[in-house]
Amino acid sequence: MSKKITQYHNAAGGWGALASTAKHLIKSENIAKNIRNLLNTNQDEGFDCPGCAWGEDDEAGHFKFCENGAKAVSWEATSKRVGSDFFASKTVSELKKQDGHFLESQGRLHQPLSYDAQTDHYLPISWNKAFELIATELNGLASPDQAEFYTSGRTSNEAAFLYQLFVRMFGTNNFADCSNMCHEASGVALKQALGVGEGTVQLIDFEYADAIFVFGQNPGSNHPRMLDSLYKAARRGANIVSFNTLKERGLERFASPQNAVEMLKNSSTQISSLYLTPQLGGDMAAIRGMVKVMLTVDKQRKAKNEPGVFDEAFITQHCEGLEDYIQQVENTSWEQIESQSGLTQAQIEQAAQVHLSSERVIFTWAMGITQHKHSVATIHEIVNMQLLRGQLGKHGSGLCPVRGHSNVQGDRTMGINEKPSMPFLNKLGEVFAFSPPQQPGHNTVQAIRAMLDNRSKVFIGLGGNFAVATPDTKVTEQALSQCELTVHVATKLNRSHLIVGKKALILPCLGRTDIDVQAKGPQKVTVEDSFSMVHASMGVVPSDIGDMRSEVAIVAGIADATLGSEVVCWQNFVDDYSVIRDKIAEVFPKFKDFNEKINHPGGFYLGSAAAEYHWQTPTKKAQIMSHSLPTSILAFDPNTLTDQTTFVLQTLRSHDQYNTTIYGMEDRYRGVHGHRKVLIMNSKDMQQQGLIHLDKVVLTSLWPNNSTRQLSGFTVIEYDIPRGNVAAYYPEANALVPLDSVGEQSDTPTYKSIAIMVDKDPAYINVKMED
Ligand SMILES: Nc1nc2c(c(=O)[nH]1)N[C@H]1C(S)=C(S)[C@@H](COP(=O)(O)OP(=O)(O)OC[C@H]3O[C@@H](n4cnc5c(=O)[nH]c(N)nc54)[C@H](O)[C@@H]3O)O[C@H]1N2
Ligand SMILES: Nc1nc2c(c(=O)[nH]1)N[C@H]1C(S)=C(S)[C@@H](COP(=O)(O)OP(=O)(O)OC[C@H]3O[C@@H](n4cnc5c(=O)[nH]c(N)nc54)[C@H](O)[C@@H]3O)O[C@H]1N2
Ligand SMILES: [Mo]
Repeated sequence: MSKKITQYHNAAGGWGALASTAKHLIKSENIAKNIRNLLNTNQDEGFDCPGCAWGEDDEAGHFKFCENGAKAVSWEATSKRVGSDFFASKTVSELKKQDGHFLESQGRLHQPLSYDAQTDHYLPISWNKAFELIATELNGLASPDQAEFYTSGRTSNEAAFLYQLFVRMFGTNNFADCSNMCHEASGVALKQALGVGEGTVQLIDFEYADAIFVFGQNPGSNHPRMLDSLYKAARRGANIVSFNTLKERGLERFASPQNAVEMLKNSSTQISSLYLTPQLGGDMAAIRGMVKVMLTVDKQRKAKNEPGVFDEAFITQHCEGLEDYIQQVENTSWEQIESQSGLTQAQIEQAAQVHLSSERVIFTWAMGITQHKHSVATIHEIVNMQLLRGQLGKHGSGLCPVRGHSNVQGDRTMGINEKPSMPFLNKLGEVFAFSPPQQPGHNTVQAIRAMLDNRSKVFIGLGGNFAVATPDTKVTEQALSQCELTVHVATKLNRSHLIVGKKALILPCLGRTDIDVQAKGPQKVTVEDSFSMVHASMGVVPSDIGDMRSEVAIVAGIADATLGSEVVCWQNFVDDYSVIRDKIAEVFPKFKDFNEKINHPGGFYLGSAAAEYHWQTPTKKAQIMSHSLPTSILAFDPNTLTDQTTFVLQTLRSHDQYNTTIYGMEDRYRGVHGHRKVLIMNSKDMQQQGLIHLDKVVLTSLWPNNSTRQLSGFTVIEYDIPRGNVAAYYPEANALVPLDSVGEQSDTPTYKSIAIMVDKDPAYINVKMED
């Protein structure tokens, strides 16, 4: 693909999305099969889309896939296979020189592979031998806490439940997972404030909201089905207010492929009625500003004997902490708010007015909020605003952290959690007659540190691409390569599989789209979406699965080899997944009659205690949490390390990727074609740095230790982004994120706020640039 930077003038969606969907179907190996797959995505009898965690409406028979869902499905459901011939022809060192796109493009893994250090090749191994190797290594550890068990968010409830059971019976809570890098801050903040870690809205609430505030999220690329909800809301007159550092086209204008008139006329619908572009990390200040405006309006109204703007009855009955918080708001100056948010008081007043004039308001957010140092405090600010206005537990209002992976929320519900609660552990121990370990385990960053210090010696990854998704690429690769054994359960080859420990295994698994037949017939699994809806997913693709096994069978195989079958008969679970679901229902009361409930079209709702005003906090009240604004959004002052101008870098997704899976080189809505090593920058900053559009630059990140983290050969592009802020794609820029740069309380890498310097790349001076 030729390299090109253009401006994208159209709306999101529309013909562009249809054309891209068609391209992905035609390009793939089996067109007919793929079309059938798409029709089965998120249908009652089909499989859950392996794309995002947005919910499904209950219009049965309706096409519920989107452009990026089409990519996810056709990527997984390919008939291409990568096996022993390929691995015999290439050493691991040679494969490491290839990029992630090449590795995954080789097709589906279909036979278990074991690393041979002498020849530097992966060789076939039998399943039994692979399980024995894992069991020997695990059982040979001085302590179960020397093993790390990672989970990515596509794993089904059934596989996740079995996995956590096995790992806890083995004796540790070392459950690093992708959530630690994703919505961890939402879970922590919501639990402190409301007693539960999930959102409070259901999909249908989007039909009643008068206003929807979208913070730090790019639904046009990452939750395209959410655009459908926003589009319908905008068309019925709801106000959508977007806070995003970048002008993301999907939040500006959308042409619905379902709307024939819009498609024929090439017209579109305006999504956001107000679009504000705060600086990176500026949302907490902006929301505080909105509350400040409301306090002023409240006083004015009350002076005229009119009703105030806060829901005082709700606050009195349900909340604690009001006085301290109001004090904090009053102590925060407009000067501070404007300088940290990068917005003017007038802009913030406009946003506050939308809230004030709306009876029902939803707040949604994603990675632009959760991947900062002060993310927990920012989410508390979001919650406070909604609590003050009584915007919880009524139709059309509430809090909606929009999750990433299609079952990341379900994995947490099933107990993939390094800090499990005591009631859960007690119940698990009671149902399976053992004593689960009680001390907290490692999260993702702690797991890397433990491997680096040789405190952990075995790494097992149930899905995902640990080496690439995590921060500080060099450091993480070092950590993994020091292990005695690394194991990856995966559908496709990725770089993590090439960062081998002394011994290494790749175990090929079935994906969502594949038919999964076990002793008792074809099996379904279940997943939970962002709205706490649990539903079944059943593969439909009759693929040539070779020697692949389901995740459930792989987990059970490892468990059986490691622990034996005296206490738990693991094979019973594999034969019939409804037996696992019966056990899930025994451990979690919310899953009572689980097997019956999943027969209900659309699944069932787990409920939200917070939306029903059952505050599961220590004092049984909702907590209005007070924090002062951070003095800086960074953990240190970069000026103490350099005299040069520094920038704050965010790392984000293009339109043509799924996390570390790069489908292609098109970031259509941002007009970036054929490039991924780009740096998005404000034209004035470029001028100040002596840079012109398409110059090549070196990025050096700053952190108060001596290591140098640097990437070269990035192409700088002029873009509408606040001054002082820059952006680059994830995962290319991960090498710049220091392992120790994490969110307060969440330990999430600060992927959206990294201090960097930008210099002309000396290797390219006097070289003419292509466009
Ligand atoms: N097609 C596709 N779908 C996906 C994924 C994918 O990679 N591809 N990934 C899945 C996963 S795991 C996740 S977690 C979600 C991620 O979904 P998003 O959160 O939408 O993902 P990002 O690309 O990280 O986008 C962050 C957005 O926040 C903005 N932003 C960054 N920092 C700030 C800030 O400080 N303030 C404000 N107001 N805005 C900010 C950025 O400009 C960008 O628009 O998507 C899921 N769905
Ligand atoms: N710089 C930066 N880094 C980030 C982020 C960021 O915004 N910026 N975002 C973070 C976020 S939000 C997340 S969620 C993480 C994601 O981190 P991960 O979840 O670890 O990464 P993915 O890229 O989603 O994993 C892709 C791999 O999963 C495997 N896979 C796909 N489907 C299946 C399946 O059904 N079963 C199994 N067993 N394997 C499967 C394939 O082998 C594929 O190569 O990355 C984080 N890293
Ligand atoms: Mo995520």
